[in-house]
Amino acid sequence: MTTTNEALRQWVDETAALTKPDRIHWCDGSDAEYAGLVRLMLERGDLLPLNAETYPGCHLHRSDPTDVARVEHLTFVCTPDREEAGPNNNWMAPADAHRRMDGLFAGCMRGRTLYVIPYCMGPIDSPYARCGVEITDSPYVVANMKLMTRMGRAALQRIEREGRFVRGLHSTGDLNPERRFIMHFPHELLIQSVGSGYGGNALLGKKCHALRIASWQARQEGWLAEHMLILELESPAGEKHYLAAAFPSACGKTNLAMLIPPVTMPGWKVRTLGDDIAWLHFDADGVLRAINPESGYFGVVPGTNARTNRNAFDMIRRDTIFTNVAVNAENEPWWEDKDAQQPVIDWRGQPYSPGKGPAAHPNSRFTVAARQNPSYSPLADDPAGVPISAIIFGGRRRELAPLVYQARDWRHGVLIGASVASETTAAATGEVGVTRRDPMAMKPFCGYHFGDYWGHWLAMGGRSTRLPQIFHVNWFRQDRNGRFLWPGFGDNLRVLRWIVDRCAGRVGANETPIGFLPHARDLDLQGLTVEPAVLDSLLAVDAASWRQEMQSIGDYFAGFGERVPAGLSEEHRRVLTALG
Ligand code: SAT
Ligand code: MN
Repeated sequence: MTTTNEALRQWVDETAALTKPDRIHWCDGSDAEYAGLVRLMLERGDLLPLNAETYPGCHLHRSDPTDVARVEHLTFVCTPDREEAGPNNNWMAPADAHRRMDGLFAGCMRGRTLYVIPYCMGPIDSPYARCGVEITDSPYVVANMKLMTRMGRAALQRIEREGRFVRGLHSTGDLNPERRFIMHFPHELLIQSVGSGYGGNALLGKKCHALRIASWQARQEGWLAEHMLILELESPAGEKHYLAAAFPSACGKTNLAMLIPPVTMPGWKVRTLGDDIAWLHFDADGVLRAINPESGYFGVVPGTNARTNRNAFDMIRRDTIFTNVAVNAENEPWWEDKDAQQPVIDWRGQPYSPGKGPAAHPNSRFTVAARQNPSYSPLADDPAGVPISAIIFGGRRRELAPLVYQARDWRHGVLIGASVASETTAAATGEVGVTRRDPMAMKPFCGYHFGDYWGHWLAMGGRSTRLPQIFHVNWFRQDRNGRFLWPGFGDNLRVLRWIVDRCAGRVGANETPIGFLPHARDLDLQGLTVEPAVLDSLLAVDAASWRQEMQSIGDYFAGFGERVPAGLSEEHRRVLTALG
């Protein structure tokens, strides 16, 4: 196979001349190709078989123990002008970055196969979808891209029709963290990644293309590329709403997108359109429509069980790649909070011993095609996307942020999004549990200056009179003893219900300086025992603490200097004044 697209052919030739692979393989995306890759990886020990009776088609991959999460300190945005990348990104001058990467890529594919993966982010026929080509020397990356994206022949045909595509060059290199870099060149629509085989560092269609490069393109072209799940919520009366929600990595986007209603809320249905990324465009009527650029999930495994996420639990019983989980005596994948069984081999491949930490790595992952999800919505394949009723922001916060509140208007919603803070998780290397600001859950993923990004969000609000409502949620409030105040998981539907009731104008609310909060009577709490005092604290707004919070948000914004849009600063002042 080759291509009629001259630019692509040339780029593959040049890359091969630089990296010196033994072979070149153009991926067609067929099942036979996937089966062949799996066979090859089993032979080489890159994949290990799992129990074929209880987990048919499932395999285990153990990554290098130093290569288990995204590496934000080694991730760069390389724009000609440093200011453009902003203080929210690491920056390197394009020429320096190219010199460094060319050195690392030189001859790096000797003895290996160079795979060319044409892929399409979004339904193949969607005007909102965008194509890319990833070149990689990792069969594991190819297999993951097959499960997570629309890749192969159809994507190549679209590229040949359109002529436009984002280029991504990836090599696992020697996996030495000293020689590991994830570089983005937005002006060249180019990504280069070396030295890691892991998830967001290596599956370039995901965070690198669909968020960092796409957010940059979206600003030029007037749309939004966001770190958001997309779900459909259907009421017992058949009323449907589509919600998009942004939470930082490993804060429960996958669980919320696949939510199973509590038994005490019969007739409610949740269907999944996406669990990680949403591309949002206004249609001709000013309705904000969302597509999910991906077609599979790369989800956090630990904690997944029949109670927390039955859909995911069932979905990963077949045709799934597990990365860095443990195994039990039956050679089944095992992870913390899975079941009462015992792990035998830990994620590093060593005999499990409780003194050596968790059996599965806290950031161990499943890769699986979205169609296997029992709650999969076929609308995920609709080229037109779905109309969004509400945008929800959230983070992991022990204190302060109430269970749910609603912005007064779009501008206030942008302030709420820009103020998101969350405790860090194992999805990125570094300390876990430290509260950091993570605007729109895009801190690691926005491909340009946050000030300009907030300005772009505000400008989007001026383009329509049919904007979605904006909300903030926090499932993670704790009491003094570290116990969660809210049960979370399926019971989060109670909050979603209030959100759509607000969107439909069916319920009133308590107006506070930080936004609209539910009257306790409007929350559907049937079948749930929450102490009135607990509910009170979940819905409380403590003015003194919020004044402090707003001051710290002001300090944070100040770090972005003159590019912070006036509208955002005014909104911030308005809320601060309202807090007295
Ligand atoms: O490693 S990924 O970036 O793919 C997952 C995540 O951090 O959300
Ligand atoms: Mn994510």
